[in-house]
Amino acid sequence: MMNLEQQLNELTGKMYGKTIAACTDAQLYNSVLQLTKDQMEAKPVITGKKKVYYISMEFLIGKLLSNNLINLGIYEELNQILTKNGKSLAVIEEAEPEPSLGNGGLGRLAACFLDSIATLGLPGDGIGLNYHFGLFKQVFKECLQKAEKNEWIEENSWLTDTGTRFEVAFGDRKVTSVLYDIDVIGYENGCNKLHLFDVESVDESLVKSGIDFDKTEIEKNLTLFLYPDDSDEAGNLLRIYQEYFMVSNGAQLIIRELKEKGCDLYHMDEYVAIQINDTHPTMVIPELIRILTWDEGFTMEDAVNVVSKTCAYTNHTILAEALEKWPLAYIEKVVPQLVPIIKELSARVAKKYTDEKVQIIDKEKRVHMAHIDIHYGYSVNGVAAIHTEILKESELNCFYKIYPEKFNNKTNGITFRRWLLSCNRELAAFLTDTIGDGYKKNADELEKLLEKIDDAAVLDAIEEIKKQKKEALAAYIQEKEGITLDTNSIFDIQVKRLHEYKRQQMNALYIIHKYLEIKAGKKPVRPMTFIFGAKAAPAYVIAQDIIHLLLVMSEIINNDPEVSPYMKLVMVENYNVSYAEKLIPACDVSEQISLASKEASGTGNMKFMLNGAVTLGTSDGANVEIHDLVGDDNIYIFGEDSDTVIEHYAKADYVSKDYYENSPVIKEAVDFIVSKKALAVGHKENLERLYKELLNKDWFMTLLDLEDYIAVKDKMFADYEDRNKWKKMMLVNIAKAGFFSSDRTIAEYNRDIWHLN
Ligand code: 26V
Repeated sequence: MMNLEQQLNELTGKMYGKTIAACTDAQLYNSVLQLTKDQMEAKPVITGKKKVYYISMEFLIGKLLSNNLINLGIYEELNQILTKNGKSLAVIEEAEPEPSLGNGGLGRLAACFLDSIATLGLPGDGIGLNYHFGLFKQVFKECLQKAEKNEWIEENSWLTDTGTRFEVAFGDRKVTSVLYDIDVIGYENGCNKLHLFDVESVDESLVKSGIDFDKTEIEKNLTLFLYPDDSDEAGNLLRIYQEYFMVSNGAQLIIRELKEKGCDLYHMDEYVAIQINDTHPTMVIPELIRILTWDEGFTMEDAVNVVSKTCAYTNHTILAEALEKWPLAYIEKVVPQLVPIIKELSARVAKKYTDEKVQIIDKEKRVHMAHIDIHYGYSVNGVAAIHTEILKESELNCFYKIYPEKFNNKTNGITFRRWLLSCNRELAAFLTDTIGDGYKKNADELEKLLEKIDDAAVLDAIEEIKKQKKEALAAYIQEKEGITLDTNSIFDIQVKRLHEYKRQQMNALYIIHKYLEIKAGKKPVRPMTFIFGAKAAPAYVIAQDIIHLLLVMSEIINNDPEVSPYMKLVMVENYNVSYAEKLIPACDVSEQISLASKEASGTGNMKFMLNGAVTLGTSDGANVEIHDLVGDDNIYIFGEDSDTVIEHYAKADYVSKDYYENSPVIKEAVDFIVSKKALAVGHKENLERLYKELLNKDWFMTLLDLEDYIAVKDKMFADYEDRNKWKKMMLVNIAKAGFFSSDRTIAEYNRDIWHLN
């Protein structure tokens, strides 16, 4: 048996005719990739009578090398081998392209879940699409976001062509799919698979510049991009083509695997659970019913019955505009074969319930995808306690009344392998020295750290690690963004998709307020560094304007010698998983400031907490549970609560102008957006549009919470100076983060929904 070094040497020899030491970093990356793939292939496939299929339009997996090495248990050994040969694993990891197969939290959650399913040794595969350019790559030009394609597929990659090909029939054409698999290795456990379907005839050359392409040539474009601009009919149709393509392939794969196992399809619910990640894969329900009735001789009754016992639905948002309602005419155009099934499912509901709000096809002939899931799935779950309560009590109350037994909560989680062991090896090593390594498999053991709350050496070490991570981030930002950061300053970070409900604009107004204070001679005790990372949907105009404001403010602040010693503002370009892995360990203040009731859960909040940041947040999503765990003294909560916000919406009594007119501080900050100074740097059109939006609409109530936000944030920054108090807060946050391990979340899914043996 060859040792690891010999194996790698043999590979570099075979692939490049070189020793490890003689290889370039790119050659070494390819060799290590191959070595890792070989090792994963040698691991046992996780098996069992019943298997879960997690079906999702997004799997934001991030780079895989470092995580796979950790889960294989060979990271440290390989690191040493490379160092010995004059190479660096950290540098080699940089060569890996990052796939962008997701938008944000929902896709990243799916990736964390796959890691935990395999880690717990549960049989469970992901089913998704292999987008060639994924979500766009963000670049900034003239303080504006531009979208480019993200090319991530290389000759050597994690994808393995399985040889499986399926036919997918649309109304007007047939396409052949190609199934690629990516192995998913559990932490010190066996392997599951992520199945990514592609179109055989896909044509990358369709994309000329930016992210524009001909939307009609489905057989060539179907898997080019994630979430293509859906502001027009062609974009919407393409999205339905993608969704059906995924579920048709998924259903064919599931039925093939069931048959291979020799299972009786009438009892398929004993062998599979299908978890539907948001409504995007909903058509899997009518598609399975179609296959069972058309090809397998089922009666409609039997097919509906067994499928309803197999499919479970997770809701990830209450935002009305994000709940899919496809015009029946669009579905008719793309997949006419599903229309009679959907009509039948709708008719069955209409026969039983007269309430217009629970119908599948509404009066305007739109199909409410979530309603299919709720009526014809056996479980409906929200993703944080408060979110599930809102679903039960308001958003989906009429369904909750019909099916109380289907509703359950599964508070989100994150995999500690990526978000601690991999991104913060320093902290992980320190924890292992201090409390042992039991926490790696049983996250609750992090609580042992609480015993050290008065141990000065432990507190200092935690502070020291934070400092190191801030220095590493500062070096990276210097190189990537060309901005110099003061690592003695407080690092305040807001990274997440750009959306008005997440209120990056409120943070921007705080920054303007501080800028104006400094200009007026009021200097902060300690310099402040504000960091943002966010992509905005290309068609989302106000989100683009908010990015513009942030970039304009960054120009103004960083270039003003009177201000820049006291504050810096960085909007990092192309925020993605890899960037998150550098930002999160370096954070002091974690900004989680969504309008209460709007952020279903959030998962960044958990990652920051685990890495010793303190949360500044509203009572929204999982912040509520973080608050419960760490107590009032270890978190900064501000703003109106969700009941109050929901009431404002019900009464339609929020008037942003009132807040603007009644508060000089708010007025001054908002007015700055269209000041001479801002207009000298930015574009009139964008800045004026944003200004007007805030004054005349402000649908997500920025100004409602602004004063409280300023007060609590100022208090938080002042508390930062009490270093001992702050270090203790860091420790408590780390110690209490165990609940947010996705291993806990997945154990609950299994216990309550999947029942895998
Ligand atoms: C989708 C869209 C699409 C159309 C335009 C506006 C819009 C706004 C929001 C969304 C969100 C889709 C669902 C989603 O990504 N939800 C996120 O799921 C995470 C994992 O459960 C959760 O942590 C986040 O709070 C939630 O926003």
